[in-house]
Amino acid sequence: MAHIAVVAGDGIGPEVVAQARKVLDAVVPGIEATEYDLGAARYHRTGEVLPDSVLDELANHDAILLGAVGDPTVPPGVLERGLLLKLRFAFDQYVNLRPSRLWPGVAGPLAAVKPGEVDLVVVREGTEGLYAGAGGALHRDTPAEVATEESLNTRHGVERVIRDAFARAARRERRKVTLVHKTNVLTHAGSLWARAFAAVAAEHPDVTTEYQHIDAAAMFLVTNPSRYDVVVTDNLFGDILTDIAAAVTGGIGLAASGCINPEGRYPSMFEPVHGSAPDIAGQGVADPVAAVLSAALLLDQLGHPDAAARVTAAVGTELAGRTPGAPLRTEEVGDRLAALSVA
Ligand code: GGG
Repeated sequence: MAHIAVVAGDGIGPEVVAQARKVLDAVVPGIEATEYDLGAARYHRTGEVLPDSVLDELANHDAILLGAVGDPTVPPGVLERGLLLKLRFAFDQYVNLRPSRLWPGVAGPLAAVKPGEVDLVVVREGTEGLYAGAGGALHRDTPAEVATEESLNTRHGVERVIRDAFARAARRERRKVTLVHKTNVLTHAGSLWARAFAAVAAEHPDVTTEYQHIDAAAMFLVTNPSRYDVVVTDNLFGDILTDIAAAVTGGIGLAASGCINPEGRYPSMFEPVHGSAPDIAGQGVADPVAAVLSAALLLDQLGHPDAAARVTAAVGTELAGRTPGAPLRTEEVGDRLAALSVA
């Protein structure tokens, strides 16, 4: 039986992860889970974020379920870089998979877009780009202060994520991949992405391709999201685009993600796209749907596609039954989803 690591993390992380575990236990009883106390509380207690010994232990799991990372009492970046990005980089989770769909019953903000008309997946590069940590600062807190943040793009890293996007598109009905970048301004990285994209596209004559600048894609994602099938892009553009995609499909509370190491050499990690939302933490009002859908992606990865489909269908039923604007209780949603997943 599979053995997963659970990193509930900060803010609303523990609340939503508890519901995801409830659903996992209901649909595939017997998955072993070990909890890891990582995040702001550990940092304040020990000064450590992710000790190497814990990283080694995490490596020995089949997958990681993560809640949320980030806390206003910790300097910005300490947890995000030291925990979330360290995990993604250490476990070479180069495919950051972020599906978005407009569920029946969910009122998206765009009256012209009907449920079923948005079903896209962003394949965001997860280990390079502006998130690589390259750069530095000089003359801090002086008028001469300088800071640089460099975008790292390797042919190997870019090509492998584009390859993954095409493989996913080839398995989907519409078989279309959109490359999103800013090749007219970011000419060094843009050229690399465009050439790698063209090379991989040549191997997939059955897949339709298009290119869009990030600014145009941000606009079209709002005005005409149904035009997208698979979108492949770099780390930063993908982070921003997927929040827009979430907003046009009912909100960040429904947005799931997987940080995938496709070769299975390291554990993949599954996390809601949302952060720790400290403003509502501890109130029991966070929507656990994103965490539960992330658990469905985890089930799929662990070789339980039927169970994953049952959880996804349960979410569909739950969302179809909601009254727009009505308050929700995190635990009640988790209970309903667990019951619906085994009904
Ligand atoms: N559940 C994921 C989470 O806590 N995200 C916060 C965050 O800073 N995310 C940045 C990223 O996804 O790259």
